[in-house]
Amino acid sequence: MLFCLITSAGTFSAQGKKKTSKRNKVSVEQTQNMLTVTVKGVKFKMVIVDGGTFTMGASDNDAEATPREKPAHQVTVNTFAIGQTEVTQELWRAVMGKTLNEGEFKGRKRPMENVAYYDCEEFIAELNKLTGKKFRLPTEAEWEYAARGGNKSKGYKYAGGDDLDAVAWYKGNSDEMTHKVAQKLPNELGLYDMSGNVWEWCSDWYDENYYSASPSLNPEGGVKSENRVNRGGHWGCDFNRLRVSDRDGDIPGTRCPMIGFRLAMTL
Ligand SMILES: [Ca+2]
Repeated sequence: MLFCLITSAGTFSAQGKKKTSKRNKVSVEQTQNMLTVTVKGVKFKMVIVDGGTFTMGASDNDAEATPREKPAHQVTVNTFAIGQTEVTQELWRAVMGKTLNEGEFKGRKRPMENVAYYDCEEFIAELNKLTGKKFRLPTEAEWEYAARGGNKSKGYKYAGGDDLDAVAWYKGNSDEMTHKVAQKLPNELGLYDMSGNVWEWCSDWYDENYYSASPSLNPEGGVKSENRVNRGGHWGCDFNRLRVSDRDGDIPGTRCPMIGFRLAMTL
């Protein structure tokens, strides 16, 4: 049976992975709507999300919503970039090396999981060294805005549509495992697996009462607490956890095969 491990900060290092050569060339190319990043032969894309104002959280009419998703409130986020997919195992290995933690469910194109929040911080620090850029985790507000389709939102219940099987891996169709990223339909912004596959760490400290007092412009989470936010539900979740407003938190040292992450960047 799969279970989660709780770890301390800073248990991983990236020894011997700091040097680059021509063969290990790194590039970042930007077009109007996309960043294309190549790291040691592994290419990934970041979608540029135009900022805007949206209704974050769940309304009182949503019978599946929990109190932590309320009240629904207006939030404005600035333009940012977010990963088209969850961070894959091949990207993790390109950045951090083969000797480090690998996912429970092995596969180059599968999402990286079994990564604590602290592991993600180390990965991002190493990626930033390699690229000279400032990748980071998304805030919870950015995550939800992007999951809802940003300013192209059609108001779907799940990221990408109301037909959950068409857009997400979850308890009802996953066969109790992760799947290669980008196999289901994308959402309005071209983002894959925002609902399902793996839960995604966000940068915020988790506060179940945060919405009643959060700022309206670029909220960054509650005060320091026990947990960091994760969003989107995962391969083992029931349907109601895949909704775009669903939210939860875990101890940042948690490593388990249900939790991975997605990159973001301020533009
Ligand atoms: Ca996901």
